Amino acid sequence: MSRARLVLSSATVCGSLALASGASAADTYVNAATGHDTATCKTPAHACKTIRAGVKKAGAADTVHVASGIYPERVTLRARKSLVASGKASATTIAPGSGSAVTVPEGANAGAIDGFTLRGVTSAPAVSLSGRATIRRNVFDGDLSDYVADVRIFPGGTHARVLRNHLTDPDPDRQYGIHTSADGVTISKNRIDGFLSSVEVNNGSFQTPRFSTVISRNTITGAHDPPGGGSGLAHGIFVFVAAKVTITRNRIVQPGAGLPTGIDVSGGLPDDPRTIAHLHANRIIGMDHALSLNGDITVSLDSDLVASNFTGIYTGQATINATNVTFADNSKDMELFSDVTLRLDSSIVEDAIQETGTNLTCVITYSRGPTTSGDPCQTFQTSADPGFVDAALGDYHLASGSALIDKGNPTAPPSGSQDIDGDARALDGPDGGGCGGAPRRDIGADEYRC
Ligand SMILES: [Ca+2]
Ligand SMILES: [Ca+2]
Ligand SMILES: [Ca+2]
Repeated sequence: MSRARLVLSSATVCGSLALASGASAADTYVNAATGHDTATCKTPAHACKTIRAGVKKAGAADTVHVASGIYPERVTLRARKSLVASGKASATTIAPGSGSAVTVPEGANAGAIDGFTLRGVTSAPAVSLSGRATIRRNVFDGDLSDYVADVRIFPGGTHARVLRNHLTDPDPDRQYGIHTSADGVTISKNRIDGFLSSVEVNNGSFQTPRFSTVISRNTITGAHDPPGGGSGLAHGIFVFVAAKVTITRNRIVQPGAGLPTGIDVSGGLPDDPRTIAHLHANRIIGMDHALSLNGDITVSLDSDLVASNFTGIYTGQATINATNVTFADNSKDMELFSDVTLRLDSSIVEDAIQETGTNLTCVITYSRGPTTSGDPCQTFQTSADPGFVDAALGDYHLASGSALIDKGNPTAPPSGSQDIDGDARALDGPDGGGCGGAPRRDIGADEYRC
């Protein structure tokens, strides 16, 4: 306790001295090659040797600048302090002999952790958040134990942000990429390659009724089943229980071995808060199940592309509201088990919908499918060829002569709506009168832009 007071009072003195000379920050500098922990650490020429010393001497909300080098230590970050690598991530490594590279403890609020290579050891994540932090532009390339994630966000890590990182697993076993159990987390623009579960959102402890997560603009590749047994365990994105999740503009492509699912949304028991997922403009290509949606959940899809998977949507006990979705070149587009309500609007479906279970409700409007009569799950409004630009090359945009342009739901979409490319929804297409007339929604993920 007295030691804590001493640190606090010396920080206050440094702060007022710095303020008197016109600088507001009490940033510190760390250099493994040239530094000494007895130095002031307030300039690059008087750097600390260890990050821990640099963190200790930094003021609240200040930045610890870390020079290139290897730092075999465990760092604990709080008080809005940030860690920033001065050089390249590949040349600035925090790799302890045991435990996590960076930990933000329960109740703490850290700043950014920016630009490092970060490694955990065995069952310790590389970054362990029980408090808030922004994890930005780091490389995660360590090998961890089964079901351990490089970035683990525990329930206390509310509003953590994981942005623009690159995660890989050097030994493709059962390791996870990012695993979050906190409310208000954003996971965006990361590249995640080679995991059992690339991103897992798991509120299995049911600790908050409104548990929201945003997963956007990530590229997820190499999702794979474990070697030597267990198929269908792998996921690009796995959402489990009582979560409200927004999943936007991710690319889940080029899977690894086995039968990985693109996005799995699973609910809990009927009495638990309902799991809700909003999907928009994702590209899910080449997976086993592109979307596995099961168990007391509500899922909306808007302008997503689901192509070249074994199954597009594999679902039971779910309400699915899909608008402007393109299903193409899947072995089967949809398989409905029991208790499914499917509302499909302005969407492209290639294959007959498989009705495997009972208590199925389909409402299909302004959509393209293989048949225009039959039961409600088989009655589409047109069976015209979609007229893709080049399906064989994976280009599922509508070509200029497509019969699906301006044939979607004529009701004006909500203001600001966008297609899979970011084009406005809706636009007027090239009909007899040319472009520039009253805009109307197309069918499928793409809105044709003249
Ligand atoms: Ca591994
Ligand atoms: Ca249009
Ligand atoms: Ca478009």
